Amino acid sequence: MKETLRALFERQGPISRIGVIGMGYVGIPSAAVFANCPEFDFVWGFQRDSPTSGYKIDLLNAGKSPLVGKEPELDALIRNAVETEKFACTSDFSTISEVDAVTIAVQTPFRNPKDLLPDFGSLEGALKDVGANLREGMLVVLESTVTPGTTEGFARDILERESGLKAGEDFALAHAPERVMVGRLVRNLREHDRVVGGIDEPSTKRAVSLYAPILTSGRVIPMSATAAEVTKTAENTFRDLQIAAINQLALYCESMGINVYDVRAGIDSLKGEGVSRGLLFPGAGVGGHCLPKDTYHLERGVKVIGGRVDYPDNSESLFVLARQINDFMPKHMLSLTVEGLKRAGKAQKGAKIALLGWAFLKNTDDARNTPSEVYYSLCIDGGAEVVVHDPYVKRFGSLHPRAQLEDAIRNADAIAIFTDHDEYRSLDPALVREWCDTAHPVIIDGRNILDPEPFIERGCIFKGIGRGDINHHAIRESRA
Ligand code: SAJ
Repeated sequence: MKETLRALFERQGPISRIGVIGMGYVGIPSAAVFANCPEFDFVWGFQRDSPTSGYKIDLLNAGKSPLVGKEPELDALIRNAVETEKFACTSDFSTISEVDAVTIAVQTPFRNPKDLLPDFGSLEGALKDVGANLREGMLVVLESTVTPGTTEGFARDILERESGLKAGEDFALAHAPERVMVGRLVRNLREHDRVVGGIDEPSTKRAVSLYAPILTSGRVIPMSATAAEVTKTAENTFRDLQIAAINQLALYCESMGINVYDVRAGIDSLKGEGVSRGLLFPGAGVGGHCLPKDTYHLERGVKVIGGRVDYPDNSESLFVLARQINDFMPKHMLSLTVEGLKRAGKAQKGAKIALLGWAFLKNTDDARNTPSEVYYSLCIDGGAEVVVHDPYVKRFGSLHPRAQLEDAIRNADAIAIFTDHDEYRSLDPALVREWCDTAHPVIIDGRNILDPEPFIERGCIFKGIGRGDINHHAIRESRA
């Protein structure tokens, strides 16, 4: 009789060699954390030697992190892993056959949200690479966020087809969604509870044994693979929904002439009870690899594996509506810009706009799906000239953000703040007024990081998302 998967694992012993596919924001810290864990002997990082990402291989093998921006602990963990010969990076995917467990952390974007069409190209490539090198007794874990149903369906099919083996009989398969945020990758990996869902009980157990050793304060939460997929997509959908709620409130406050932050503080005074647990911040938009698309994975999951949904007739999904509100925010930033320019006697056409912040998250270089890009295009389409500044993002396609604030702000008619990078909090009103060299520079604070008064005092026209209290302030005499 064929040996069961459970018996196979018992004979094989604990997981000692791990492979991590995809050397990005999730794969790099995961590999570093696994490699620094005494329970594991060796970690391979797998990275294609492509023109855009191939450089990461040599960097990692030299003990250096290819990620820019503040990422506490990561550099030291990578250096130590390489020095102790517990980690190496390779483009030779056949090495996958040497490991006991392989995790996949690649991008899973959406090609077309309207038709709920995901782009699983990278995921498919990674699954094929794993499938072609799969051995009996191996554990495969999807860490990328996926449409519910993907682990049991799409992923299982590819792995079985490529390997000729059977999931649940010859190898274990699970979903353990990453829940990290750029800027605190290592801490999140160790401290966040880890949802781990196998396609069956032995798969869940084996996957739990992979993640339990790296958790310091976090604990493992076992469930089914599909439940894990729904958990991850739902948690990001809810976050998006909460941001949309406060964004809508901000738009209402602007129209009613009040300050959304006063209202927010009022609601928040419930101190963690009731509604204030879900109180987030309004802003210039929602970017990143996750929030802009995870709602669509959830919506698609219901279509792919769900039955009839009992829902009000002819009503749009609350979650999709939330996405639309958040997608609207960079457009609202443009409306505020145009109104401000008008007050200064200027038009969008021919105006010079300094766009501060290209990264979607503060103090990082992560610019995936950045709302700044939407605003940038809208400004250009309307005939404005835009100069972008970001202290961390050096290049984005053909765009090269300036590293010096003065280079972006000099002679600007308007300054739009999109990212709450620390550097922008100390923006000096006198310097801004001097650099702009115009009587009434327009400032649009998309992240509520500036105190408007010192700017207004110097003649600036100040606008902020949700700042109904100041958006129509009287314009003061210009004072340099
Ligand atoms: N944002 C707001 N207001 C807020 C919070 C965020 O406008 O109150 C905007 C940010 O400016 C940014 C976007 O939303 O443009 C996303 O920010 P984020 O703080 O959610 O950062 P992400 O996308 O890197 O992280 C999310 C996280 N999800 C949750 O906190 C529930 C993280 O835990 C996930 O691991 C991550 O998505 C992911 O990889 O899925």
